[in-house]
Amino acid sequence: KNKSKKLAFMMLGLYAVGANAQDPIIQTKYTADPAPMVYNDTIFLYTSHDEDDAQGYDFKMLDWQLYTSTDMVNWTDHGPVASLKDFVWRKRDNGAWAQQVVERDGKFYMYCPLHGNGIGVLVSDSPYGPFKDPIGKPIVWQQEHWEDIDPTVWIDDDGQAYMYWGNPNLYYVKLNKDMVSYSGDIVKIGKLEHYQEGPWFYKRNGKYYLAYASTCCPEGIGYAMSNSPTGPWEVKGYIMAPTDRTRGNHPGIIDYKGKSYVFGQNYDLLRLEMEEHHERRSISAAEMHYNVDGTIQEVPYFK
Ligand code: FUB
Repeated sequence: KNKSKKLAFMMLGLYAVGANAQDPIIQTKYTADPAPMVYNDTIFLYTSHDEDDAQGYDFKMLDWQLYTSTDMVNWTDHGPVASLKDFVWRKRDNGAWAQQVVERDGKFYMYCPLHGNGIGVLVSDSPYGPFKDPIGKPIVWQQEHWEDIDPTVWIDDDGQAYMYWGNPNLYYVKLNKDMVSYSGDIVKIGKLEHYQEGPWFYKRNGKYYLAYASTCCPEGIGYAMSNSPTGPWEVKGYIMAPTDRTRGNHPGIIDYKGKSYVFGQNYDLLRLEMEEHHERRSISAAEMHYNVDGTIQEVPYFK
């Protein structure tokens, strides 16, 4: 019975991916923690991956997946591009949490939290991988179980790169040009109002943005703005208010072909398949709009 249920689920997924815009946008695997990157007119959507046999509320996350699109409708599945096995220093074979890939000078850097083991970094000459660990140790390791998660990196116009991360405290460092080390101290910003985890740091029209998953649970997507890459951050409100239809959320934001999109996650495929396992998430996306002062209009919950 379970097999035929699974087959029906996969067929539904294949049909949906080939059809029109849909939510969740990835329907053939459980994906979470969207990290979209626009490169060469293509959206590279890196995701974490909830394994089908995760139990109860636990996460079972072993690798990171890649999908590409040029129209936000059809997504090509490139499979796993990196996994926990790429980090020889890992102490656990679980915990491939929310990563982000950024490009610098033709190289692609993937910042990966190994939950409970710190934040690692991989590098590749191609956005499709293969990604390799150039330093053989975590780039950040504060020995706090929940603190070293969800890295987000932005390279400012002057070439200085910043990495933010953390749950429930927010931290940042200034990355060196090599993108695999940092200078100065780790700065603890602490708790922002409504902030829980999943920061997404970027600059647009001269203003700095920090979007994030807002207080658990259910999590919405909140955001703060600043005139400086290091704050102070002014909390502006929700991009997406929490609803009882979701538990966790995690933003990724891009501009693409003249439109702006916020990616996040919901639990809608889980509802199609089986109710009892909650950490089986699905990436969704919605168009979003900025006001002239740079603030963001609230979008309805994904679907
Ligand atoms: O996917 C594992 C964790 O759940 C992420 O690191 C958090 O942001 C939350 O989405």
